[in-house]
Amino acid sequence: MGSSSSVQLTMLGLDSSGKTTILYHMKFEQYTNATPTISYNCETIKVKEGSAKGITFKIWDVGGQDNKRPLWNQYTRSSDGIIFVVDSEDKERLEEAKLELIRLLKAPDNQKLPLLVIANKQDLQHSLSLHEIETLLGLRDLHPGQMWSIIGACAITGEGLTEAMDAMYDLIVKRKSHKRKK
Ligand code: G3D
Ligand code: MG
Repeated sequence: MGSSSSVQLTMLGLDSSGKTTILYHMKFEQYTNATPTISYNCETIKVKEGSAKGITFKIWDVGGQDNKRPLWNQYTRSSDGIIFVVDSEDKERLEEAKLELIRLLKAPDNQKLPLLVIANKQDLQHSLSLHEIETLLGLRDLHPGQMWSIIGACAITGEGLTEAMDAMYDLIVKRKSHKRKK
């Protein structure tokens, strides 16, 4: 962490999982219709509530189309944490999401970063539960040193996004105190 009151995050995930909608809901506290992201969006967000209150998050939202995925590591390199967004209703593409997540976490530098999975689109009727998503993504089989957490959300209403910021911040603080003990 550069300064203790500011953290840099990279938000990744397949295209159409809702990353840009999440980013703009966090920024403007309302639903904004996002157009597909060509390269990236970046916003600085000062958290107003929860355990991360007063902390500034600089969030990079990186395009998730398959030709953009090789670029993901360029963004994570200077990050304090990774947010990985999945569409909770798109069971078919969860397998693809899992493969991308595994590929991402193959890089030893990324294994050191706390990972927050946002199970987005929990408002949809056939959305999978957090437990099912945890299983389908293989989160319990990740590298033992990998710190992770999963939070359900709906980027349209903003439900779950404060909890998501809290969970991400808690992981970052925890990791920092682990490092200090070494
Ligand atoms: P991306 O940035 O990950 O590619 P976007 O995804 O933010 O562009 O969102 C893709 C589509 O999913 C958008 O719909 C957006 O409105 C919708 N979406 C995002 N979050 C949610 C959610 O929580 N619930 C529901 N029901 N839809 C969501 P369009 O129609 O513009 O493609
Ligand atoms: Mg986008």
